[in-house]
Amino acid sequence: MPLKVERTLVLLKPDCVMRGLIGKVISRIEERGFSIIGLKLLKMDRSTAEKLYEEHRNKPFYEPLLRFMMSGPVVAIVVEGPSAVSAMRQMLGSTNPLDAQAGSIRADYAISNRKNIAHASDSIESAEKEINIFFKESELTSYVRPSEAAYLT
Ligand code: 3AN
Repeated sequence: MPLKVERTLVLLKPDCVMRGLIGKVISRIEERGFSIIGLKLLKMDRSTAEKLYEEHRNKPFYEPLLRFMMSGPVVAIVVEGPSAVSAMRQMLGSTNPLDAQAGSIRADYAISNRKNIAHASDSIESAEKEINIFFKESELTSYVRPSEAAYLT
């Protein structure tokens, strides 16, 4: 059965940007065959961070998480392609890099469960909500890469 084209939000966190790993993570997204259809570098303000992590507001790690996410630049990326939501979660690996599968981005580049390189939306619904936090529809484009087209027929 052909796979469904989905969009997801990937956010490269301040540790990724400040350690000079933007290119490595973006390369892995491209090499897997996905299209990057929106991209921007920004510093998050508190209200943006609160919107992104709304579901965690009562967790003990919420305030330190918000402080970390506001501590430096982030790169917001909209990734499009077949099964993009689950594929990007798989590529990142578990929240705690020490539990993440060998070869995943977090296992390869991180140790800390807060400073864990990147965020990726956990469902199609969260992806649409999170994309809207960072992008206007007019800032996104769409294209099919030849590597992706093979999965769609
Ligand atoms: P994921 O990003 O793997 O979906 P979530 O949604 O459970 O993980 O957590 C959101 C973010 O909160 C994580 N990416 C991580 O930065 C931070 N976080 C999660 N659990 C902890 C924890 N136990 N201690 C510190 N930070 C955490």
